[in-house]
Amino acid sequence: MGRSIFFLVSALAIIGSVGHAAVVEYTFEVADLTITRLCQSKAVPAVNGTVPGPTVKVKEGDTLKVHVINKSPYNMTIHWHGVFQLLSCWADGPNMITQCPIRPGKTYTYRFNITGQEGTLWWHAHVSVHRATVYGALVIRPRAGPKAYPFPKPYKEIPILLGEWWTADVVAVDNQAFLSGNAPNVSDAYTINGLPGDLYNCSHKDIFKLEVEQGKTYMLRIINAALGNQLFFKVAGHSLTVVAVDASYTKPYKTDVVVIAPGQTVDALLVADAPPARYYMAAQPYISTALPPPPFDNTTTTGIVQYKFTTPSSQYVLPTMPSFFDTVLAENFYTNLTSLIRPGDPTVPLQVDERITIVYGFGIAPCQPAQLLCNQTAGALAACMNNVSFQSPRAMSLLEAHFNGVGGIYTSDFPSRSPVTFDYTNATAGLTASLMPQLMFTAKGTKVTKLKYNSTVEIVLQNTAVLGIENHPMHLHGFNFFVLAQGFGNYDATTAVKSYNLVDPQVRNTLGVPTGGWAVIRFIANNPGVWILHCHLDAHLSVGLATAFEVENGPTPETTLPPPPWDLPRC
Ligand SMILES: *[C@@H]1O[C@H](CO)[C@@H](O)[C@H](O)[C@H]1NC(C)=O
Ligand SMILES: *[C@@H]1O[C@H](CO)[C@@H](O)[C@H](O)[C@H]1NC(C)=O
Ligand SMILES: *[C@@H]1O[C@H](CO)[C@@H](O)[C@H](O)[C@H]1NC(C)=O
Ligand SMILES: *[C@@H]1O[C@H](CO)[C@@H](O)[C@H](O)[C@H]1NC(C)=O
Ligand SMILES: *[C@@H]1O[C@H](CO)[C@@H](O)[C@H](O)[C@H]1NC(C)=O
Ligand SMILES: *[C@@H]1O[C@H](CO)[C@@H](O)[C@H](O)[C@H]1NC(C)=O
Ligand SMILES: *[C@@H]1O[C@H](CO)[C@@H](O)[C@H](O)[C@H]1NC(C)=O
Ligand SMILES: *[C@@H]1O[C@H](CO)[C@@H](O)[C@H](O)[C@H]1NC(C)=O
Ligand SMILES: *[C@@H]1O[C@H](CO)[C@@H](O)[C@H](O)[C@H]1NC(C)=O
Ligand SMILES: *[C@@H]1O[C@H](CO)[C@@H](O)[C@H](O)[C@H]1NC(C)=O
Ligand SMILES: *[C@@H]1O[C@H](CO)[C@@H](O)[C@H](O)[C@H]1NC(C)=O
Ligand SMILES: [Cu+2]
Repeated sequence: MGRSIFFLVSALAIIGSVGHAAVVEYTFEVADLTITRLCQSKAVPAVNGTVPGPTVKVKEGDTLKVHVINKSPYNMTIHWHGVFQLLSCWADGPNMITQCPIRPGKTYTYRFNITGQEGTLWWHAHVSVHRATVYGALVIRPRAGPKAYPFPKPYKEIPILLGEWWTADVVAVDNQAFLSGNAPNVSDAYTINGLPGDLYNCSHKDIFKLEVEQGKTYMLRIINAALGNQLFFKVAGHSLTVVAVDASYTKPYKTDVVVIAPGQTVDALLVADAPPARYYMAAQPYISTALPPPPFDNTTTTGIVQYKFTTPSSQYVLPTMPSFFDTVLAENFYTNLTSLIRPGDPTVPLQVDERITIVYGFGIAPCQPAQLLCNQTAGALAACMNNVSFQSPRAMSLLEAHFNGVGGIYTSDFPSRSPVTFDYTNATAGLTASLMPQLMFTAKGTKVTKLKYNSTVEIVLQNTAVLGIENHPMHLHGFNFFVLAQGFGNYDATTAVKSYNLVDPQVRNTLGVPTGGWAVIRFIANNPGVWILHCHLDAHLSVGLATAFEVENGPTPETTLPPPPWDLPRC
């Protein structure tokens, strides 16, 4: 009943493609669910009584309507991670950026078209840390069906949602981190499709099982929904062929390990060509901080790949997992992928209109007047971009302020470069005693960058070593971007420009910028609205590792953001 489809004759139908654009409707009821993992029960917000929630299935060109009924005790919003939201910024979902939250007892219908993208995306809560349990897969198939895949049609397609589980209440964990100024307590388990797997205590039955038939090909739609960790994913006895990342096709890339940062997706083909037996799939963290690392959850989640007709007595085979710290392996995977460009696919724009360098990392910010969870003497840990630590507006969303021209909510003066140049990534030389006080303190602000419609934007993302080197998966809403280059240390234009891939770079919506390093991305601002760029580690977003782009309307009605839907939640 959740999925009803009405067929429309679509004016957008791509010539030569088969199939009609449909209106696909889902109802999401968010409510507290008592759930037991690792032998301990707790109440968590969940969609329709499951973690992960329902998989949303559409075809490219469809219109999606998701009715969200908030029966939970929390403010709620849902973000459609990676969906372009062309002319539908009102449905993007980040709390106080494009909407006020759906308050307990209220509803909101997210209405948007899926245009020009195919593959695996996902949805998750975009308020507080509720995405720990409010998340699910969003699968976009080609309009003409699976025969239009640029690879042999898989026998079955299996979502593999990698999650992270805390036995304690996640909001309490987050609040305690704010108060103490320390990193939040690490998780107790990772999960595959909500289940920790039998390497954990008390989880013998809580394990995901995939039954395969000899000789058949399965497409694993892998999603990293973890809150704070990049992950290695392997299947014992099998190699994988990556065919897409972040709902963009890649040239087939054969590997025995997938590396995936929070927010990213990887579509990988698994051919069941091993001797019929029972195999584990497994995921565990890739830690790319400076060593020794801060505390991290070093456990392993498992699932089972079971060949049909195998004798139940045969033993499971565990994959040999890489070291948690195998940067060479991880960076090879991250940097070797290239995009598959089909006729009509976007190519790298060669002329750049706006150049922005974002130098980002941690700092300390004084307590805000209304900030309860803050040490009045020492201030609070803050993360900043070009010395601005993003402060969410409280009175109205950025998008409403932008649309209605309301002043006093934000300013359009986000700096296009760091206020000071220093040796960003050398903790010894860069952070000299004289510079340190200046670099350490930051201020809260709600500053955005105004972009002309259709302008080409290039961003250099540069990590710093201020208060520690960390990895930061950067996620841009509303657009895919081309990843032109990435590397360790400080960005140096003269050498970096020569290494830009302007031919077939990866196309992504989330990028694991190398720890203590940099990356260069390019995108075309062809979608009016207000779009957040942020770190996809929850603990970093909540201390301000974000900024937003305010993209102006174009010259025609077809390039102008329509007014908000009638049911947009009010603050
Ligand atoms: C979710 O639950 C609601 C309320 O029971 C129901 O109407 C809807 O069909 C369910 N949706 C899905 C996707 O299962
Ligand atoms: C979404 O698609 C429908 C049906 O094709 C169309 O009428 C509508 O204008 C589209 N909406 C936007 C915002 O493009
Ligand atoms: C965090 O971990 C510490 C040490 O184990 C524990 O005392 C504390 O209760 C935990 N905090 C939460 C919110 O669970
Ligand atoms: C698992 O259970 C054993 C035996 O009860 C106990 O010693 C161990 O600490 C537990 N491990 C975890 C991670 O809880
Ligand atoms: C995980 O960390 C614990 C505590 O630091 C340690 O005792 C254990 O050996 C580690 N396990 C692995 C697999 O590294
Ligand atoms: C991946 O990149 C590394 C380093 O550039 C290279 O040595 C390796 O051969 C590449 N692997 C593949 C499969 O392209
Ligand atoms: C607040 O910071 C001060 C100075 O660093 C420290 O002495 C104090 O213990 C902190 N208070 C709390 C509650 O953590
Ligand atoms: C960092 O700076 C120090 C002091 O100038 C220098 O000795 C060291 O080699 C530098 N490290 C790197 C990785 O460049
Ligand atoms: C960043 O802003 C803070 C607060 O305004 C200031 O104290 C500090 O000097 C600034 N840092 C830099 C690098 O400009
Ligand atoms: C946007 O730019 C593209 C190429 O740069 C151009 O073809 C298109 O006409 C532009 N659209 C508008 C509305 O300016
Ligand atoms: C829920 O949202 C309302 C409206 O924006 C806000 O006033 C309230 O503080 C929020 N509640 C929580 C617990 O964040
Ligand atoms: Cu981060």
